[in-house]
Amino acid sequence: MSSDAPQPHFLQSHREDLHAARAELLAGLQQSPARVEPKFLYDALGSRLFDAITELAEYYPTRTETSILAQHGADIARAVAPDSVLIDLGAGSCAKAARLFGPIQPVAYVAIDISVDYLRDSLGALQQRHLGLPMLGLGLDFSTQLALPDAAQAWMAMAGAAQAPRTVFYPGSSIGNFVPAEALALLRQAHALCAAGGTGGGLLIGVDRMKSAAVLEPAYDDALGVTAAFNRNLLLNVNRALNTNFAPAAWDHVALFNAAESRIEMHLQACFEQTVGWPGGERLFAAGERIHTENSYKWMPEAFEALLGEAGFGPAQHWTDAQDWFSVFWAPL
Ligand code: AVJ
Repeated sequence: MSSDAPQPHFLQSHREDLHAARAELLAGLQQSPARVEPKFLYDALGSRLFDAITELAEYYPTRTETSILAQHGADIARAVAPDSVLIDLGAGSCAKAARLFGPIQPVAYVAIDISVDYLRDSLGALQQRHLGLPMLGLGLDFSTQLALPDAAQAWMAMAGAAQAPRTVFYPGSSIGNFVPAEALALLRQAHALCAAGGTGGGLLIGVDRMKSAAVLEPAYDDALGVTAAFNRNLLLNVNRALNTNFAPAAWDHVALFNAAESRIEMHLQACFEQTVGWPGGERLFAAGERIHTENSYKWMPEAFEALLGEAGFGPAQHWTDAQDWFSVFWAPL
C-alpha cells in the first residue's frame, strides 16, 4: 500500500462516566433475576463468534436478509436518495453496507460500532477497494444515545457531505434487542439523525418476523454450540469490566421462545450453586438460577410499520423473502 493511499478516519466516543457504567452493570448482576445488557456480548472475540453464528445452517436471519437486499437491490436503490451519506449502525465487518455501495452510490460512509477497534481492520481493507469514497469509523455505544459527536459532523463537512441526505442503515434485526418502548426511542433518534441531513433521507432497517418456535429456537441454540460460546463469552467480558470471577464452564446456555412477549430470550443458567465475587462484594447463585443476557424480538410487519410511523417516519415500504421470515423496511423522512 502506498503511503498516500486514502485512509479511513477513526473516532472513539467515550461514555463520560465509566464509573456509572460499571455501577449499572453491577446493579444488573445483583438483581433477581440477574441481567446483563446484550452489548456485553460484543468484545473482539464476541464479534468474531457472532460472525461465525451468521454462517450456521440454523441461523437464517443474516442469509435471508442478504438475499432480500440482493433480490430487491434495484427497488431499494430507487427508494433511497442519490448521493446520500450512508450511516451504518453496528457496522461490524462492514460487509452488508459494502454490498449497498454499488446500488445506492453513497457520497460518504460512516461506520458506527460500539468498539472502533473491530472497525479498524474491516474499514481499512474496505477503503482500499473504494478509494474515492470518504470513510469514517466511529466507536459509539448508540444503545444509550444515538447522536453524532461534533467531530463526526466536522468530518462530514470536510468530506463535502454536510448537506447530503442521510441514509441510516440498521440491518440484521438488531432492533430486536430492544423492548418495544426502547425500540421506539431509538427509532425516534434515527429519525432525528436523518432529519439533520438533506431531504430524501430515511432509514433502511432489517427486521426479523414472527414465526414458529421450531424455526426460532434452533437459530439461537445451534448444534455446534457456537451460540452457547457467544453467550458464555459475555462472562469473560464482564470479568474484565468488573473484575468478577465468573467461570464460563459453570454456566449453561439457555435459549427459549417467549410467545407472550414475541421474543427469543437468551439466559445463562448456573450449573450448580456458586458464589461470584468482585472487589468489595459477592453474590450467591443457586443451581439453575439464570442471568438474562439478551432479548431478540420478532415483529409482525404491520406492527413494525406502525412503530416507524410513531417514530416520525413517512409511509414505509418493505421487502420480504419467499418464506416471509424477514423484512427490510425503507422508512423515508
Ligand atoms: C445481532 C441482535 C440481531 O438477535 O439474532 C444471534 C444476536 N444472539 N444469536 C439476534 C444473536 C444470538 C442477533 N442480533
